[in-house]
Amino acid sequence: MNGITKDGFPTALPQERALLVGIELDGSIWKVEDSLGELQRLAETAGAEVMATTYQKIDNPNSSFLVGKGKVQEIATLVRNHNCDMVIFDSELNASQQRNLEEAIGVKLLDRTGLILDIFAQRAQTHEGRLQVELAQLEYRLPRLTRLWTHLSRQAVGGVGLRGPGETQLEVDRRRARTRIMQLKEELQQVHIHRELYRRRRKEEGVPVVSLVGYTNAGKSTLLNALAGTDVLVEDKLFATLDPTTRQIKLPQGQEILLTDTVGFIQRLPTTLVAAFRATLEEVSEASLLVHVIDITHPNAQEQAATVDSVLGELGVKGKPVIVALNKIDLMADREPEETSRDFAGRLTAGLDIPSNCIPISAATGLGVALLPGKIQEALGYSLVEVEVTIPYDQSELVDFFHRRGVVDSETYDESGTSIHGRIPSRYRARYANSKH
Ligand SMILES: Nc1nc2c(ncn2[C@@H]2O[C@H](COP(=O)(O)OP(=O)(O)OP(=O)(O)O)[C@@H](O)[C@H]2O)c(=O)[nH]1
Ligand SMILES: [Mg+2]
Repeated sequence: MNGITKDGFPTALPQERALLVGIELDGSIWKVEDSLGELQRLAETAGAEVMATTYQKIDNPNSSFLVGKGKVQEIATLVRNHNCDMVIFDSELNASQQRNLEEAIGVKLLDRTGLILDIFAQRAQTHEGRLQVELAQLEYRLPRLTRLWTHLSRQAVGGVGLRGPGETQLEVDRRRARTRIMQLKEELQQVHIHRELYRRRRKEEGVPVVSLVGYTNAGKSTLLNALAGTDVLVEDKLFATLDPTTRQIKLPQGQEILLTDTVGFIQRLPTTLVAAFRATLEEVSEASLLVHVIDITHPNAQEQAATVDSVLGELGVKGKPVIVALNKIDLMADREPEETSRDFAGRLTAGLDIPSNCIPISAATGLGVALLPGKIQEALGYSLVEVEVTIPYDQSELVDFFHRRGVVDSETYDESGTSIHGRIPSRYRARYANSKH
């Protein structure tokens, strides 16, 4: 039977029937059911139909199968009963566990990483995004290549200088993968050098970067569109955005900033993928300010916020100023948004390291969005403060700077220097501290 897309069109390929296996890990803030619910959405995003789910609490992971032997039997039975074509584990499996499970169960096996990679591969748009996904996929597949070639076929024909006598297809494939990995790393390095130059220039020009961060599907792209009047792809799907998009927007008092949309975070985000998405993550680590977008209506909003917080920690960007945008308040029409956000902020800050600088918004309807640039301006120290100074003639660069960054209301000259009465972003106030007031 063919699958049906949301719009009612049949998809070209028959939809694969999947069984999901949850893994309850000690010490995780996520309940196994919630994590499985998320895996189901990921599986559906990748185009599979979820037939059944099961889970196991793991105290001592089985080195061959991750789950216990009895569970493997149960999974095999479920696969037969539901006529599944594949099993998806909600956890990372190592190459040998994956192979053992595949042999024992007899159908294709994916882990969370493999599934997310599959979605990324479908979604990467830019040249760099595609290179990054290909690299991540090859690095993921390299240790798993064995299972495709269990027969270890001998090479029938030898390419000149490529294959030695008796070399197996497996070895050829591995070597090709390694060569391609090296090529991809070099290409990405070039892209990286380019961007570094661009970024340095941007820094010299002094335009601050504000990054939208948050869990996947929180509404980051919707918010970028609302603030910048753009039409970045918005979808009710996990990982709609893979490639960072940057737009210039004006703050209420006219200063310009760059606003960057980034790839969404997700729990159990594999470290290999974090590394592959260096571009996006560089944007985040370069930012002067983060706007953490939270889908406040999601039943796991708290777990999602905590996950984003810990990923930010892993990226080493804790300690940057953060504005928390509590999004989708239009869906909470029956509740008082002010009240809700205060409660929520209280709950968040009670156990977690998230600042209480919250703003309730609806990126979709625009409710509250107009207040955000003001908040950004304040948090960046961009609010203008009144200054009256006399700058000696040997420090004329301070006069130029005032003209570029502030608003000059009056300017007069006498023997002691240039006297300016005007307004300057509060962050630059200190530069004029030594001048005569
Ligand atoms: N009701 C409601 N829906 C919203 C709001 N903001 C975003 N959405 C919806 O939420 C879904 C996800 O929005 P996106 O903007 O694509 O989310 P994202 O954070 O960019 O997601 P990724 O790119 O996947 O990380 C879409 O279906 C949006 O229409 C909102 O304020 N209210
Ligand atoms: Mg997006």
